[in-house]
Amino acid sequence: MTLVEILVTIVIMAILAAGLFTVSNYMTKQSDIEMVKAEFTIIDAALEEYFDFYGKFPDPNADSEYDAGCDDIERLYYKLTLAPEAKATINKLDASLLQDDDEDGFIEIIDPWGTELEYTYDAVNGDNFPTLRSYGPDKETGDADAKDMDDITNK
Ligand SMILES: [Ca+2]
Ligand SMILES: [Ca+2]
Ligand SMILES: [Ca+2]
Repeated sequence: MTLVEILVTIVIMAILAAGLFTVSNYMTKQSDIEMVKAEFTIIDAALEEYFDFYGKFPDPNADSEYDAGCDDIERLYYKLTLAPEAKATINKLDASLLQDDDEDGFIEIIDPWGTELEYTYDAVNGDNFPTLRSYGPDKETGDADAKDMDDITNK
């Protein structure tokens, strides 16, 4: 082979490698998005079962049962485990999505990017079902901001 042929071969291989890298990044992102959607399906089912058991959805607001270090998503997981069917359902989540990163004994429900989910439910202002939000691949959110463009919710 001449030097030119070798160089052309190297360039072609580099282009192919870059293409494969882009495709595999895209596919990882798509499979993470599918994973978070499947995660919401499981949590929604657990919320329905909690509702069947208690006649209401878990209240995300702090109450005296929990210390101040227990945040919304920790409280949600804990409360779901109080209703037997909801507990069985929520524990079907992949173990990688149930973590106690701050080691306070309360499990956090996280998304495939390692960020805690956000749980909101405001029955007084007309919410008929709780909202779960993943901050998406950028791990950040912000109202009317580019950061929430890739957010994913259960709605
Ligand atoms: Ca905590
Ligand atoms: Ca914790
Ligand atoms: Ca985001």
